[in-house]
Amino acid sequence: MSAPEARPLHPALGAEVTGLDVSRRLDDDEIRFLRGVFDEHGLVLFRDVDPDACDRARQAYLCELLRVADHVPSEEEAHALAEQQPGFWISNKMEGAAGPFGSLMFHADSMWSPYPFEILSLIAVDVQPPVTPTLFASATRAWTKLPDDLKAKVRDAVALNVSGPEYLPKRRVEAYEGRLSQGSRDYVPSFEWPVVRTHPRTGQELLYLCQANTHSINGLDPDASEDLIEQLFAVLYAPENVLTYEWRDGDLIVWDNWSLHHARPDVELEGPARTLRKIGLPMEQSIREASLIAEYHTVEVDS
Ligand SMILES: O=C(O)CCC(=O)C(=O)O
Ligand SMILES: [Fe+2]
Repeated sequence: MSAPEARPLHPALGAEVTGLDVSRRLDDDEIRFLRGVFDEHGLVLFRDVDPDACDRARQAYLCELLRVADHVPSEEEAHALAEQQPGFWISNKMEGAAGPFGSLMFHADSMWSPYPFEILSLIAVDVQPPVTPTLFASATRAWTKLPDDLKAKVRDAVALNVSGPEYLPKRRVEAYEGRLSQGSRDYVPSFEWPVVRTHPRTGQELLYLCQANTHSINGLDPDASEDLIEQLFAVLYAPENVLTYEWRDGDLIVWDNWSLHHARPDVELEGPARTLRKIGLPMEQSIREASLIAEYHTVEVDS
């Protein structure tokens, strides 16, 4: 293969990497290169990847390699990580898959938990046109773009994060144009996080609140909280801060669930196949339990 290269996908985030065979273990130079690209862009894309050659264990290897700055997972570790999530799929066609229909507001996976995923990866196994894209927004870039007075307002703020649209302020759900779904769980997990956090690998500050999970900012009345949240979302989800990615079969994306949020427009159960194999790390026992979803239903908004 030719030497590895990275080509930015968008000014705010993301890079396509060529010249790396992700179906095998990488050597030290390749690892150094890939980690540098990942920490700079927050998302790496590989095209034309064979999902059988780059199997779930190889996908987990790449995620763990990029998640932990100074550790290269062994083959045994990669297999053990993959075995924690053998049935993790995003699909409108596979029985038991996550996110089978509906649109998803911008979120970082499991922000409602004390142990959110740090790294996520999807590989397109079967996507038929017209393709519903995935949108990615940069929470690190958003922080740098906030006006100083807004930075000062949220610097010490803490927010409550919930697990889905059903539990969000009505005002936000009503303003959203799209069909939302909610997973039914036995209980409603929630967690409070500071609104400004420091990325553990890059040391960059980032906005840690999102459209789909952040219920409110502590200490403010509901309208003041939502007003402030809307000002932050205006920067976070501004078009210049968002990459819209249209999947093709064999696309493999690994992204940083600290520094990026993701979303998608509507997917229909009866629509074209959209099946993506997923890895999310680290997978703590608590996330596994809280993620158990019996079924998804449409969120009704009373008007
Ligand atoms: O279906 C998509 O585009 C994104 C699904 C998602 O939210 C995820 O994989 O975490
Ligand atoms: Fe997600």
